[in-house]
Amino acid sequence: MVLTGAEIVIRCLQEEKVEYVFGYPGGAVLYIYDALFQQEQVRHVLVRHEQAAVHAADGFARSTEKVGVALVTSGPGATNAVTGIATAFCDSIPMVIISGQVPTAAIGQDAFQEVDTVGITRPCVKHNFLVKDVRDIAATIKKAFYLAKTGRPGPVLVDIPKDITIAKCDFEYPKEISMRSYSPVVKGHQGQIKKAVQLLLEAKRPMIYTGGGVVLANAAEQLTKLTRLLGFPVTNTLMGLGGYPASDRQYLGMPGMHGTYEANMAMHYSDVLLAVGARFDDRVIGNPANFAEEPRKIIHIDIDPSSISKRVKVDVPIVGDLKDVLDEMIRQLEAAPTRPDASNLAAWWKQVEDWRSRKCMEYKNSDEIIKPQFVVQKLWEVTGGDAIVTSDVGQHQMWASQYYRFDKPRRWLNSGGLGTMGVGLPYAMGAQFAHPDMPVACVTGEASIQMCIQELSTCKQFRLPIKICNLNNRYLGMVRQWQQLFHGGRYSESYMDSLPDFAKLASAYGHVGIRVDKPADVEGALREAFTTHKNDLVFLDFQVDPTENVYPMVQGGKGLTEMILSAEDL
Ligand SMILES: Cc1ncc(C[n+]2csc(CCOP(=O)(O)OP(=O)(O)O)c2C)c(N)n1
Repeated sequence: MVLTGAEIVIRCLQEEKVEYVFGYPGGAVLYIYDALFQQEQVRHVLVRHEQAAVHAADGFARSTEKVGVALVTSGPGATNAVTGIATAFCDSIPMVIISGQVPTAAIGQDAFQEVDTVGITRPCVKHNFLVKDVRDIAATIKKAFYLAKTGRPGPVLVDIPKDITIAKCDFEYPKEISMRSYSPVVKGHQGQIKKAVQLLLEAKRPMIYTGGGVVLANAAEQLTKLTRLLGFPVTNTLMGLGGYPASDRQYLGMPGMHGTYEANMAMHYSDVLLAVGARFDDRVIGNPANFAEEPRKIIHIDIDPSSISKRVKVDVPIVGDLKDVLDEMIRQLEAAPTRPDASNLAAWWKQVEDWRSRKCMEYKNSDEIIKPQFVVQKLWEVTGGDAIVTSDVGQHQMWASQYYRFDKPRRWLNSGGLGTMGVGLPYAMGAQFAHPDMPVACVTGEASIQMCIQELSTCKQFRLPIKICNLNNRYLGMVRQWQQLFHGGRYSESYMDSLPDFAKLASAYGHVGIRVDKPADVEGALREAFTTHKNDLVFLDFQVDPTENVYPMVQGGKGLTEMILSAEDL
């Protein structure tokens, strides 16, 4: 069948069973939008800014097992998309971004709305393509989806010049594609798995440290089974929350900069550390020199060989799909004639419980002023722990991750790697499109929400009943915290003067806005939002304590054993 390039693009998306494309039109993609208009299978979500298109597609992908798709025009459309692409790249999110480009003959001529999109995005995509022949569109898009979701996932960009979308050729979607230089390992090495199992069985102070890889690989079930079989303590990083049920006794909370005392101590003093889909990020292990002071054997399972021994030297590397490797480990453990030594394990648990008894997450609540931690605790209670929660970046992000207990994967969406303020609302949009019947809450700050606030308009258009919980402390809180602790209290440009009345702003967009000033009103306002206004977008503007800090804390450059547990430790 002979089709135009634009029609082929849409046919490819149909073949990939794409439900939603998040995008924004412009000159270079007009033919693609025309083809989109003439069919019903692939639905388009018109956002108000290309950054939000990519974040929303990213949020869709994070909350499902699917590839997120965004469509933007050339020049400013593409440059606006870059933050979204880099955000997805840093967290290994499977995405395909289609960008329009000026006509082939105009490339390099400083044409109107021309930028070198492939060049600009090269360092922040898993791969990118510039299509120069209409006959290459189908195979390129097929490759893009394949690359995005296999191996270590990531965003793939396909740049298509306008003339290529007008040209015609025969369409056939390739059933398979082969890429000689790309064949991710799936099966873990049997010998290495055997070595790992042996180490685990002999461990005296074992610890399981898991990251976003568990969520991305849909391996939460396997991880839970393995952890229970072994009876070891376990921690999920910021990106891995929900990979193991947070309400379980074996779970020690999150590790790292704002992690729990018990998780960090157990990481540090373990003699065998099993790292699963985690990358020893600086926000997790602190200073690598301090981390290396205690001798321990490290087993590291990851799909990406280049992540292994990158930041910390490991003893037993296992490259492979987590599901596959964990299944094999479970099989070998079940067949093993021995079990981890019970008395050693009991002694280790006694030590861990001792650390846990410091109750590092306790905070002083107040009857007068709303504590941000209290809002998140109430959000957890009111939603029965069953909402999809997105956040932006800052103190509120940390409080959301600390006080909302995630028992299931793909319920917590945040920008862990790039730390991009502005993702919260578009992530919530993507998640709400993917799960129309689930409660979706966006925990944000008054600075972050303003980075993509225009999306309140998109939410109105598509009737998205998102609940925004703005922890409004009138400060760039996380910046203020660092200035207070490490810059002598010189609050350089961290105060937000002239804030809008968010409740009124929300209602100007056609939503429900509620301002909450007193602790006694927090729960009632949340219940009203999730029940009376179940089907509305509600913007809850909580006036929280502007002086509250996030604890516990490991300062940048310090080790996990040098934690500040509360303001009294300063
Ligand atoms: C796009 C972007 N710009 C700057 C920063 C640096 N930054 C990190 S947290 C933060 C303050 C966030 O303030 P707010 O959203 O009000 O949250 P709070 O920390 O007060 O909870 C800033 C400016 C960032 N992470 N992302």
